[in-house]
Amino acid sequence: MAELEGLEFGKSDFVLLDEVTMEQFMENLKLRFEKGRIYTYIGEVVVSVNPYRQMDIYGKEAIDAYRGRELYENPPHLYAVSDAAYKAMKRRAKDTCIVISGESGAGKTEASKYIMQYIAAITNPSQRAEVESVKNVLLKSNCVLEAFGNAKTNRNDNSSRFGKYMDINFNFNGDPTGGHINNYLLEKQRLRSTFELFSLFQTTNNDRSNHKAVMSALDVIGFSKEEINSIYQILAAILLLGNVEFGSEGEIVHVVDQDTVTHISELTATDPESVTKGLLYRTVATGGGDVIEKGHTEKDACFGRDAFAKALYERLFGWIVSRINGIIEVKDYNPVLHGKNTVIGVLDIYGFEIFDNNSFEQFCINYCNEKLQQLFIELILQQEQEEYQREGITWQHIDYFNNQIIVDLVEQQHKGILSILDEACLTVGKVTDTVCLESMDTKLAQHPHYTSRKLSPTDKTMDFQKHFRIRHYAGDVTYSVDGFLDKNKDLLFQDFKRLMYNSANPVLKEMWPDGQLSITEVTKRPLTAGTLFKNSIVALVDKLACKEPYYVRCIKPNEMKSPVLFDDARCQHQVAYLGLLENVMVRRAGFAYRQQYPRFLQRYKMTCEYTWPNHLMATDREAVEAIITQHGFQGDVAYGHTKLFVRTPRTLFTLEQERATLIPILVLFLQKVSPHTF
Ligand code: AD9
Ligand code: MG
Repeated sequence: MAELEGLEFGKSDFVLLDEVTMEQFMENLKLRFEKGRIYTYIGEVVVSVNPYRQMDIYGKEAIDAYRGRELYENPPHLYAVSDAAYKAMKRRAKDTCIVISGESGAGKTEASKYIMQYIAAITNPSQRAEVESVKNVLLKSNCVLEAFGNAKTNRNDNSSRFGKYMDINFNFNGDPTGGHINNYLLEKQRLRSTFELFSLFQTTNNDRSNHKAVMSALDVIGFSKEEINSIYQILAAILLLGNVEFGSEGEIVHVVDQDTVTHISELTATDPESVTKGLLYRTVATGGGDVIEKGHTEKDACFGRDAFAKALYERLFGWIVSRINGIIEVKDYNPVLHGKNTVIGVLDIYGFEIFDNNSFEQFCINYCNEKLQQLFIELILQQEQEEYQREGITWQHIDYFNNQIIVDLVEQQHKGILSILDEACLTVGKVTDTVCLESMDTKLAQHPHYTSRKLSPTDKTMDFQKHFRIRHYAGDVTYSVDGFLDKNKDLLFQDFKRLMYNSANPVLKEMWPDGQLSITEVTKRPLTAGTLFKNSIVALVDKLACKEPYYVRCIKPNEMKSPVLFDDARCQHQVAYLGLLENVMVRRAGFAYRQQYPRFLQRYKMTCEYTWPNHLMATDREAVEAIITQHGFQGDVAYGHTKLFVRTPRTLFTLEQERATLIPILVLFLQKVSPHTF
């Protein structure tokens, strides 16, 4: 058995704290971080603190140590939960998922990669070629998605600007047979201000080797030469769109540099006149069924150009994801022949965000976190409840903050913020962000989690025209309503869609199927960005809810990317909003610890004369009873059908200490009686 950590590293599970207080929690977290112990459990939940340095705890040797083991047999690790999720999937044919959460830069994406690597390493021992190829594509897809969907932000040099949920399918052997990736709300907004996305085009050595890696990954995944070429042409076109400038004489708007437009048309396999026209005019259907061309104002032209660049980027990203899915999806699956197809899902999604200026993107991201938090509470409590029932143990109800009220504030039909936004977007005429804010103020005045300057006039931190505030489960966030309507409408002039659909490049054409509709056919308004996002998150939650969940909660120790700095205030804030203390309480409220009889016996049999080295009782359960009775812990435990439940962590702690004291003595003894085994 692998060596467990000594007490000088703090408690490896927060349920073992003497008291569940913020002080004790933080003390333990800090101690462990300083001692290089970045992972700590809360039951089966892994709390991870970003070490900001390469740790010597990954790789083949470590993987072997965790493979097939139980959680408590080794120091806490991502590998251990990955193994738990894998075992549940393989042995009990359960679909499982690993949900990774935490704020930007907390280490979610790195964690997801370690999890994937672990799963890849422990599967397909017979090295079957088709399984190896699936694993390869799954692993390589990370590299490609990061290249196109990540960017350097001031919080993280490699920040994922999209949410990712990846299902890995397994056959009855427990080997991966395929997968599916869902991406969520790619942040395309930053495209205009910075172009660091395109490290693919940059020229430092680092970027060049990244570029090579991406090219090779695209190739391994199965993108054709033509496809890769098209991807680069589209990227170049997006970059060039950033250079297009407009001038005007009177009402007439023109493009300043026609060569840039010509270049864009070459890259997108369209003709230059159509591109110019798309940039300067829009086609509108009149009431009488006629079609007229309406010239843009300079402002509209800039808006159209930006929306076009963003849409090109978004569609390219979406297309890459769907292309990867086409390659890795499980084909020809026959449940009768192949047995149950099981799934492990890995969710790496943006954490709760509070910036100095919070806009529509933060609003969506924070709403998503409310939904996931709800699921977390529900599932954790539900799981506890079910386990107690299964084991025949009485369940005591636990009070917790149910954030459904905040979820409703955002998503409720008619009354929620998303509905109010949609209504404003549908209203013809000049509805501004400020008008929309007024409408929210009127409709949500009574809501305990909503406020604005109008509703709290004394609060000088908010602006009358701009701000509203939501009391999220994770803290208060003040949003600026500036740009909300435009971002929600996510308007792209139809002309661009038709332009792209008519491209001679089949890859580009494939990305714009909606461009085939003629102007008179386009009657229905497309769904707003907010509603589309809501629908995708609801679908995600449904997907997660039917799986057995495992959680990784990531914490960012400081804002300086420093491996030695533990910023107490920042960490405490994260612990608070991730609800970790509540999590410990829930876990301890009933029984802090539970263990299957044989496992418990194996671990503690040395502490009791009736069980060491072997017991003579009829069942393991009776042997466990003997251990408990000898220590006088009868009042602190309950006997389930298959597991022992321990109420207070101290009991387990005492047993652990006794064991730790006994091990060296036993080792000495064994060395004496059988020296050759050592
Ligand atoms: V964001 O919401 O996508 O902006 P993440 O995904 O939570 O964020 P990420 O995994 O990208 O953060 O981690 C940020 C950086 O921290 C990485 O680029 C590494 O430099 C560093 N990091 C994170 N986890 C580890 C680790 N386990 N070991 C070493 C790490 N370094
Ligand atoms: Mg990330």
